[in-house]
Amino acid sequence: MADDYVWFEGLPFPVIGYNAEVIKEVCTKFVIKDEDTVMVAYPKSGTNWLIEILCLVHSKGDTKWIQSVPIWERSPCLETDVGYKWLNEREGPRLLMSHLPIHLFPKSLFTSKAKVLYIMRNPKDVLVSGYYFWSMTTLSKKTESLEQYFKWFIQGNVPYGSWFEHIRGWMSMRHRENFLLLSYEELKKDPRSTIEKICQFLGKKLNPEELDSVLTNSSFHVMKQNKMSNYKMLPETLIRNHFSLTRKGKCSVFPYERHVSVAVVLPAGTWGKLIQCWRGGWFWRW
Ligand code: PPS
Repeated sequence: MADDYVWFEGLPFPVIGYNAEVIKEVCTKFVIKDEDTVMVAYPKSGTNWLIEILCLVHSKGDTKWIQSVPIWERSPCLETDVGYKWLNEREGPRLLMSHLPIHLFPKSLFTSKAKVLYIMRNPKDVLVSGYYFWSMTTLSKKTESLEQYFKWFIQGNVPYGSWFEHIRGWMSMRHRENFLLLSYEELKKDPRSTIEKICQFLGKKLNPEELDSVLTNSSFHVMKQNKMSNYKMLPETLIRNHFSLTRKGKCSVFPYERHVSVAVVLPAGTWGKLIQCWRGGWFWRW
């Protein structure tokens, strides 16, 4: 069991690219600057889609950056060994991403004016996406079946722990001015309006042609073809089977406009809650 993950503070992390000492340093020492833009998500919630959008917004629709630099270098993952190193070396405003739950996030975030974008996705699709992702890579403990992975997911015995706790924790930030809550489902349903909302939040003004380019070049089909974004450049040692990050890119349930699963507001840890989401869809409104 202990070899299946890297453990830090009772939370499981992937075994490759992570180190408990580095994660500890990230949590206790990393300084978020006011000018940083931080993207946070539970794994498999649309993190890379959001990164692609932000990179395109940043370059006003110009595709040079997204076609020449791997996505993990454009927006490094804070808690990985290499991401932490790159971010510490980077000067000026930084784009960074993290899957950390709020209680482990560097405390400097909470006093900074950095813009934070949190993207969530319905737990059923997160679960299925995670099942394929972790099965196809060597980053984490291999699952034998979807049923087994389902059990682990409910128990929080998957990389980054409980989806329920992650969402519940970060939800506490939702009334802050520098926090934008997004969902995979709203991005899928109305990408143009959602991208406009992101631009407004970031204070970026794009003309209609620039916005069109962001929309087109962050679409599922274009991202699937972009080797800098589809993870096809991952070293073979990390890949178990034929692998692409851009697997299906679909929503199995469409939400209300502003929503969170009822699972989030109930105590986590039982089967019933996920089954409720599964059967009833993604149905909580605030
Ligand atoms: S990771 O590895 O945790 O950072 O994965 P993450 O990027 O959060 O999520 C991967 C899922 O996002 C889908 N994806 C997209 N959907 C729609 N449009 C675009 N452009 C897009 N890019 C990535 C990707 O296909 C994964 O979902 P599944 O359901 O597995 O297809």
